[in-house]
Amino acid sequence: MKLVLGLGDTGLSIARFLSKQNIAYRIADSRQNPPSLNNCPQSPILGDWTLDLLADIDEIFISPGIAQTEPIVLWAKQQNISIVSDIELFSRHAQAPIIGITGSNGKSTVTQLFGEMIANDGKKVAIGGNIGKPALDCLDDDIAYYVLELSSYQLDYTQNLRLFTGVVLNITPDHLDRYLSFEHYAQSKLSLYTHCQTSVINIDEPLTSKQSSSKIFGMDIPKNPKDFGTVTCHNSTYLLKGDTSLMCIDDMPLIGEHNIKNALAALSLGDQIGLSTEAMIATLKTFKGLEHRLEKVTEKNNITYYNDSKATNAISTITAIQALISTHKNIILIMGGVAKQEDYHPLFTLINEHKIPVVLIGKDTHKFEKSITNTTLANTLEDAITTAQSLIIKGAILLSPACASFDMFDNFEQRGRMFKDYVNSAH
Ligand code: UMA
Ligand code: ADP
Repeated sequence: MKLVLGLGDTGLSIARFLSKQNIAYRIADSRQNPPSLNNCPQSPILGDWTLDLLADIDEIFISPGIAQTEPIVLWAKQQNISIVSDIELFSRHAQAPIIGITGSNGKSTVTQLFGEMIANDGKKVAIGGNIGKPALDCLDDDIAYYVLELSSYQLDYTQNLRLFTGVVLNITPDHLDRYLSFEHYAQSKLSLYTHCQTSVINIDEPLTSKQSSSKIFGMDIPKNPKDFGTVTCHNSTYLLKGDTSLMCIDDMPLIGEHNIKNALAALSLGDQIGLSTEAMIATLKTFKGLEHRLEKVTEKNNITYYNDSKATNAISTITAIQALISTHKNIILIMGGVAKQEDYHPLFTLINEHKIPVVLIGKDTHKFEKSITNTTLANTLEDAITTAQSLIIKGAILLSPACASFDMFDNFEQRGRMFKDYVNSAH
C-alpha cells in the first residue's frame, strides 16, 4: 500500500496517477479542510497525522511543502519506509529525455524560455514541475522533451532521477526556515547534478563553477568554442557561442543582466540537446518574460510601472533595481511583506547608495524602516502606489517586495495583479 501525503496540486496529481494505474493508496492531509477536497479521486484522511497512518505502507509519495522535520517523515525514516517525490515517480514513467532546471532565482523564466525554444524548433515539449503544472500531469507518449523546474524541496525527496541534462542557475540565500544552514540549502540545489547525464554550469556562480561540466556559460568571452558568453563593444553587448556573435542583447525584450544570464543558460541547454541556433535566437527576440517578473505594466504621465511581485528575496529585488538604474534616473521602490530569514544589508546598501525612496508595506516594515534612509509607510498596496506617485514626477515605480506575500495577499500572483489593476485603472 502507498501513502500520498498532502492534498495540494502535487498530492492530487499523484492520486490521479495512482488511480489510473490501479495502484492501491491512502491519501492524507494534516488540515481538516483542504481547499481541493472535492477533486480527490478517493476519500482522503484528514486531520493530524499519527503513527497508524504508516500501517502496511511500503512507500510514501510526499508533497514538497511538507518539511523533512515533520514527525511523519521521521517516523517513516525510522521504519525504513522510502519517501519519494512526485518528480522521482514521474521519472520512473517518462520515456522522453528530461531536462532539470533549478537555482534560487530565474528558474521559471529559464524553464519557460527554454521550453519555448524547443517548441519553436518544431519539437513537442511539456513544461512542468515547480513552475505550476505537476510533473505527473505532463506525462504523455507524444512528448519529445520534458522541461522541469525543480525546487530544493522537490530535490530533497528525490534519490533517483534520470536527467538528460540540467542546470543550477545560481545559489543565494532563500528558504532558510527549511534548512539547518545555507550550506544545507546549497547542497540541496547542487544535488541536481548527481542526477544529470550531462551538466550545464554557470561559471560565474562560485558554488557551481567547480562542478564537472559538459557546457559552460558566463558573462565573459568563452574560452571554449562550444560554450556561451558575452562581449561588449561600442556600448553594445552581444551573446556569443565561442567567438561567434549570435545576437545583440538590445534585440531581446527581456531587460537586465540577470536576463542575459537566463538567456545564456537557455542557449546552453538548447545547444546541449541539439536545438537549432536560429530557433533559439528567434525565441530570444520575441520572449517577453513571465508575468510578475520585472514585468513592464504601463507608462503613464512620464512614469513607467514595473510589477516584480515574484521578487520574494533580497537578491531578486537587488537584481530588479540594478536592471532599472541604467535606464531610469528616478526610481521609487514599493517593498515589504513577510521578511525572509536572510541578510538584507546588501539591499539596504544599494537602496541608500542610489538614494531610492522606499514605500513600505506589510508585516515586517520594522525590519526595514531603521536601515533604509528614505522610507514612507503605507497600510495597503493601493496607498503605497498613491504615495509612490506623489514622490515622483518622471521615472519608474517598481513593486519588488523582497518578501513573501501571505500577510496581505493569497500569493505573489494576487499581489502582482492588484498592483497592475490599480495602476491601469488610476488616472
Ligand atoms: N500539507 C500538509 N501538512 C504539511 C504541509 C502541507 O498536510 O505539513 C498539505 C497542505 O495542507 C496542502 C498540501 O500539503 O493541502 C500542499 O502541498 P504543497 O505545499 O507541497 O503544495 P502543492 O500544492 O503540492 O504545490 C507544490 C509546490 N509548492 C511548494 O513547494 C510549497 C508548488 O510550488 C508547485 O508549483 C507544485 O507543487 C507543482 O509542482 C510553489 C512554491 O511556492 C509555486 N514553490 C516554492 C518556491 O518556488 O519558492 C518551493
Ligand atoms: P524562480 O522561479 O527561481 O523564483 P523567476 O524566474 O520566477 O525565478 O524570477 C523570480 C524573481 O527573480 C523575479 O523577481 C525575477 O526578476 C528575478 N530573477 C530572474 N532571473 C534571475 C537571475 N538569474 N538572477 C537573479 N534574479 C533573477
